Amino acid sequence: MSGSTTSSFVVVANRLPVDRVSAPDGTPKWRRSPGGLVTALHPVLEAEEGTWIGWAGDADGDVEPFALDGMRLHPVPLTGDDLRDYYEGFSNATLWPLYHDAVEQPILRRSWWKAYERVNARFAERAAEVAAPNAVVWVQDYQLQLVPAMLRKLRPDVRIGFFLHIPFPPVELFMQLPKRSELLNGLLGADVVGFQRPGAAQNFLRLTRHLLDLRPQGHVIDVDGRQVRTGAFPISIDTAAVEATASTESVAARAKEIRAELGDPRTIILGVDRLDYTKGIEQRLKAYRELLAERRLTVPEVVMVQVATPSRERVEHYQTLRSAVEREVGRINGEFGRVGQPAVHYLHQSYSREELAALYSIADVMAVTPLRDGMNLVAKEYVASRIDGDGALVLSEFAGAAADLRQAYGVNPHDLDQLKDVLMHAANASVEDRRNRMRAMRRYLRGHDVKHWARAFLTALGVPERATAYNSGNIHKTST
Ligand code: GDG
Repeated sequence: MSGSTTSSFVVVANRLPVDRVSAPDGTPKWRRSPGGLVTALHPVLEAEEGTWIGWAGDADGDVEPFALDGMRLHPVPLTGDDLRDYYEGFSNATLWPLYHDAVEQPILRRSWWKAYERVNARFAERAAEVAAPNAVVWVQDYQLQLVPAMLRKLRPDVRIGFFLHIPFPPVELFMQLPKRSELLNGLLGADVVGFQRPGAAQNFLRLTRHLLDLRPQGHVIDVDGRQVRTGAFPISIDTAAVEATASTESVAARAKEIRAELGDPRTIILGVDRLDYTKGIEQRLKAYRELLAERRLTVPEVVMVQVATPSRERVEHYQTLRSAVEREVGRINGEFGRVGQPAVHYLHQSYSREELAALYSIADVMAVTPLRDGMNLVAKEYVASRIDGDGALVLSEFAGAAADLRQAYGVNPHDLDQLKDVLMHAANASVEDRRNRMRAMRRYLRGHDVKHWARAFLTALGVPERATAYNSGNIHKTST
């Protein structure tokens, strides 16, 4: 790595893509986290000696910049107050519920906004320091919506992209935000504002008209003589890597073991989600309980496994959700379980990629039923993991992934009767039907992986040469 302290390619995200782990001798070291985003961006970061700016995950810890796997990592410190007000407050108790169709009531506190502004300014200043002249800076997600405009003010020479990983709400909902114009103007500092779905880009275009009186032409908005483009760039997974994990002998052995431990049931229904109220876990459990009560499903022929990874545990909405989910699990097992044979295995824990791959590979029915979701990578991971070509994916219409995985068993999770019927339909589907659907979805994911996503976004940003870091040669046209 050269001694230059600036980079021509900079990623700005709330979190750095690393975890702190202990070496065998006890000394702390960093390890790349397994997320899809870093997989997508690593090739271009490595080729350009790129920098990733983000929080290192330790409150109040001041960590010096360091290099890992060919990337430069610049930690942004967050204090306990920042975490409470910027992250847990404005990002996760105001924006998150509002952007997900207000499936929970957004909480509004004026002090949180100040923290959001202050932390966004810190990220923008750091990006302005490390970006080389005419660099490309790619800002990620809802925690950093003010960064594009703040950075443009500091560094008018750089090219700025912004990608939103979660849904972008309709005008009527966005208008509830007390700081709506500030947020919209923040995003408009970018050259390209990318969303998961075309509908989100449409909501954004409508808002610029409604709120700021701008006059977009197609997907282009003229802002002070500058052109801002918007469009859909549906994110995906590292399909080949997920397939490779699922193909290992150790995963196959573990899958067999888990199936046996579950009592070798006829049907395993699986859910894997962050424990979040947008994921529809409560509704899914309720549907399952009613199916058991009506004896359309019976234990031990069927068993459900629900992995609910701990998430945002200090935010009140999440504490309430956890209690509700655990009450429902207790009720189901109380009514329908037997000694040594629970009806639902509830796992409030984090697992390794390999363990998840083993679970995916034995799930006869994978239930991905969010009330609203930007994309949902679990659905795509399940499909990519089914190297045997079997398995039934039940997928909510309200997940961005539904538009990509069209052959899934689609469902409206707000309609409990329909949810029950679709779960039964998937559980009883013929092998032929399951295989036909799975084949089509697997083919789609081979062409549309996460590198395809990064390449499409960088091309729209007008820097297709950055996309040459992806040498798979698998170029597909992206919808806008
Ligand atoms: C946001 C948007 C959008 C889960 N449990 C464990 C674990 N996971 C991994 C999954 C998957 C990821 O976490 C979850 O991704 P999702 O896409 O399903 O959901 P969000 O976290 O809400 O992500 C979403 C995404 O951003 C990307 O743009 O798709 O719509 O909400 O990869 O496998 N991974 C490990 N152990 C676990 O226990 N290792």
